[in-house]
Amino acid sequence: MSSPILLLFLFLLSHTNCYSPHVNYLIDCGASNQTHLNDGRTFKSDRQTTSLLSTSEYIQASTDSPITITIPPSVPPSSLPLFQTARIFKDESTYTFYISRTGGRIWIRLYFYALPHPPYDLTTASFSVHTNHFVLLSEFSLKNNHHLVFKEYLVSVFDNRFSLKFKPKKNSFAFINAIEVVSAPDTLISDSATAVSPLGEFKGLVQSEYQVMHRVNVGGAIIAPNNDSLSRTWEPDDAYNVNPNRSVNVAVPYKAIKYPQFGDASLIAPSFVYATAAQIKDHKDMQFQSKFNLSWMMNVDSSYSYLIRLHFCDIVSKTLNQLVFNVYINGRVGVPDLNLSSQTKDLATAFYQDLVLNASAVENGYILVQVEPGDLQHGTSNAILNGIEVMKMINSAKSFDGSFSVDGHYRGEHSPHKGAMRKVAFVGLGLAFINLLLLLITCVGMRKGTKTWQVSSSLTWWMIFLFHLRSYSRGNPQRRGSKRFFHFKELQLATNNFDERRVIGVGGFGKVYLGRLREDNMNVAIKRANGGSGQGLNEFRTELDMLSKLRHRHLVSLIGYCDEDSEMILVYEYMANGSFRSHLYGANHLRPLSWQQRLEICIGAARGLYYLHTGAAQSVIHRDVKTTNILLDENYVAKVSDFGLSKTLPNKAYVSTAVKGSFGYLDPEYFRRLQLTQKSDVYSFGVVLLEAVCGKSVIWTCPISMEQVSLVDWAIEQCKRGRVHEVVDPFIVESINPESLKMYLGAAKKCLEDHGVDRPNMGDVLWHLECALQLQEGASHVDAPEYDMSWKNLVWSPQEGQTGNSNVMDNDIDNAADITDVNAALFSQIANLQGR
Ligand SMILES: *[C@@H]1O[C@H](CO)[C@@H](O)[C@H](O)[C@H]1NC(C)=O
Ligand SMILES: *[C@@H]1O[C@H](CO)[C@@H](O)[C@H](O)[C@H]1NC(C)=O
Ligand SMILES: *[C@@H]1O[C@H](CO)[C@@H](O)[C@H](O)[C@H]1NC(C)=O
Ligand SMILES: *[C@@H]1O[C@H](CO)[C@@H](O)[C@H](O)[C@H]1NC(C)=O
Ligand SMILES: *[C@@H]1O[C@H](CO)[C@@H](O)[C@H](O)[C@H]1NC(C)=O
Ligand SMILES: *[C@@H]1O[C@H](CO)[C@@H](O)[C@H](O)[C@H]1NC(C)=O
Ligand SMILES: CC(=O)N[C@H]1CO[C@H](CO)[C@@H](O)[C@@H]1O
Repeated sequence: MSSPILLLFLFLLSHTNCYSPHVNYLIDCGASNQTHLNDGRTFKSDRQTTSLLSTSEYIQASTDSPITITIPPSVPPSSLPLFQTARIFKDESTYTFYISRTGGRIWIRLYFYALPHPPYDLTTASFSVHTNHFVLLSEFSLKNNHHLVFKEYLVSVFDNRFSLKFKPKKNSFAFINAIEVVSAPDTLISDSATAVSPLGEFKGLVQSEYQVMHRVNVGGAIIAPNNDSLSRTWEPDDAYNVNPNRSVNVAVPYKAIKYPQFGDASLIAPSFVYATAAQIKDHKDMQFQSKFNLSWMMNVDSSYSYLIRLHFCDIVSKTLNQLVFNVYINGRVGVPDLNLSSQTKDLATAFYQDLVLNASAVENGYILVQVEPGDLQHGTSNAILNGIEVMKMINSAKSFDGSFSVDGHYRGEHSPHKGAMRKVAFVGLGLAFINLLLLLITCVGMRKGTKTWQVSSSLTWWMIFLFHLRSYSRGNPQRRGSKRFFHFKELQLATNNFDERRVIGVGGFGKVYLGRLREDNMNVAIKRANGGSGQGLNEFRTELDMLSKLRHRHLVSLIGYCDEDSEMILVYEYMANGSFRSHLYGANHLRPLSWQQRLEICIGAARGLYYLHTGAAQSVIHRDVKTTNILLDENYVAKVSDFGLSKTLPNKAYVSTAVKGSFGYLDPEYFRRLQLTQKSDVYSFGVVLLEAVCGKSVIWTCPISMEQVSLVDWAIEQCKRGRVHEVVDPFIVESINPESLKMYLGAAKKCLEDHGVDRPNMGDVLWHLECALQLQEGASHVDAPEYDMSWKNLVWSPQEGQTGNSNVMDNDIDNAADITDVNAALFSQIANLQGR
């Protein structure tokens, strides 16, 4: 077959379903007795495995108090007892395993949990884990984190002795709770795959080594090791599914699943994986809807390539040839027109597709898997996915964690990964560089001839290092794509360990802290997710995704993020003057803004929204437009923030979705019909316009009747009764130009129309606001304002033919910050170089 889809199950081997590994070391470190897990496996105790370990000293640590932490879905649920004990190593310590048959692959599974064992605080331990040839973990630390950590690798063995080295960092120590070293079938990894960028064939999977990052059973429940002949754990997909409301799970009895006849295909994935899937909700009505993608997003480390294995099984069709769909990885075509029937020749038959995504396409630190229904004349229009495996491919330093190889040499082509290198890298330009160059020459000269330093390799090491130092001092460190990855430690430093006194905002998602980045003394806003909330996780991803694609002067810009361990943190530019709301009203509201300032802020926000609706590659609906989400920088430039609820609009007028947003701002039509359109944002913006002119909250208590009053109802009522002056904030009522107000209220009124079709688009709103500003500025001095306008004859001149808008667009295009996602990464780097 010459097509890039070469995959299929080209296995040789046996016909048996169960696999008995010839290497099977299971060790419950620190345990005094062996441990039986309820998945049927038995882990040996320390005493039973002393012959495997060479160490100068080790400490057995254990805790009797049951572990109450919730088990993350990626950790085998049956493994909880393994975390009760640990071995602590103060010096380099090595487990050596005997491998009876070489040349194959083994699983290495490592379990870590910082159990309390005074005087050792395991959360402070920092150490590396190597095999004879590969770096598994480098300067690994749990960093004050009491989670259960599980790491899994699939690596080749070359000789009969296979060792696992634990190397504590200087003045620190290492620990491990449990180890598995178990052989894996050779057929698990075949040599070729489809390369995604550029699309083509990839050969050489057999030569690579893998770290399992995610293994997901789409549309089904967790699959525990007892249900997988290779003792793997398959997580449910809930945490990764980007549009859970547009997909629906399907399941068939697992006995219905067929495997290809040749080879031992059933080892690739258990039938439980293929027996459940996600498909498109309401796919039968697809002819009447727009197409869209089902999407799954998974965090990974940037600067590595990934093997992505997708599992498919047509358990949804009644007959063959019904299902053809496209597969995308990180927005790039992975498999065009995947025709499952032609691949499997049968329904309910297992099939998998291997794809390789090059590091250069993983800039933003995630992998996005999407399936999109193909264009079918006759069949139904549907797309499915049964399982996802994401495996990190080892880098050229033969490391899964950084650019230092087992022998300690730096072999990176990319940014240095770990703390020490980075600190030095910040030192600076010019002089420091020259000094180091001198130092280097002296160093090499002095060390020449000693055993530990080989001149040639140290030279290359330094050269590479200095090259990086230079490029970093010009650019900015650790930038990946357009967003920077922060280590948790950096953010702890920046916020004084998340000092409560630095909290500048609290939301459903978590707290926002004022931080100061050490290296450039820049103030930033740091939004840290509350642990454990699933919705928060979704919103975090949505926001990261949106803000990675969007860039505009009137949108708050995301500087970077941290998703280390189970932290989820976003770092934004700091908006010194807080929210628009805080300047309008409230218990301790700030100096009231003038009418002109309010107009300018509304215009800024309208520009931001107009860009969202029309300027980006795909139209985006903000869904939570309100005065608390319009932030002001030190010059009172307005920027729209908080994209946690945002949605991209598939080339169609609306998306159907559950109602989300803020009380008081919700579009009544969206509420009734559950159809989200751009006009829903326009309605919410109308409410913002009223708030800005009235200086009143969207829901307030009437001082006379003590009833809750809706600002919108109240303002419209007052205006209809000709009491416009009562509506306007007393702070500005004196200075407002009636023509400007007329124009402004006209825009607000149109935005608040009951039916979306009657509302203007953001471009029209923007045009009217700019007119209102001009009218205000033209009338430098307003005396004796008269408010004889009535609600009916407020000014609204429809912009037929978009004449007014072209102006607005030209303006925006001139603005250097207006760019769409295509150039965003490149642009932000240029912008940042200039800014430094
Ligand atoms: C280990 O097992 C033995 C007998 O099998 C038992 O007497 C002993 O109490 C056990 N020790 C621990 C620490 O559980
Ligand atoms: C897994 O195994 C258990 C018992 O061995 C069984 O009851 C269960 O149905 C299996 N299936 C899944 C999907 O967990
Ligand atoms: C999806 O629907 C459920 C229930 O209908 C709702 O609770 C949830 O908020 C919705 N999620 C999104 C992202 O719309
Ligand atoms: C699905 O996603 C791909 C890649 O991100 C994109 O090119 C395609 O237009 C999307 N399809 C729809 C219908 O949105
Ligand atoms: C799928 O493949 C089968 C067999 O090769 C073919 O008959 C069928 O037309 C294909 N379907 C589509 C929609 O291309
Ligand atoms: C990724 O791309 C780079 C440059 O094109 C290439 O050198 C490297 O081998 C690729 N890596 C993989 C795993 O394909
Ligand atoms: C009201 C308020 O906080 N104003 C501030 C806006 O930002 C500038 C620049 O940081 C400050 O000087 C103002 O005090």
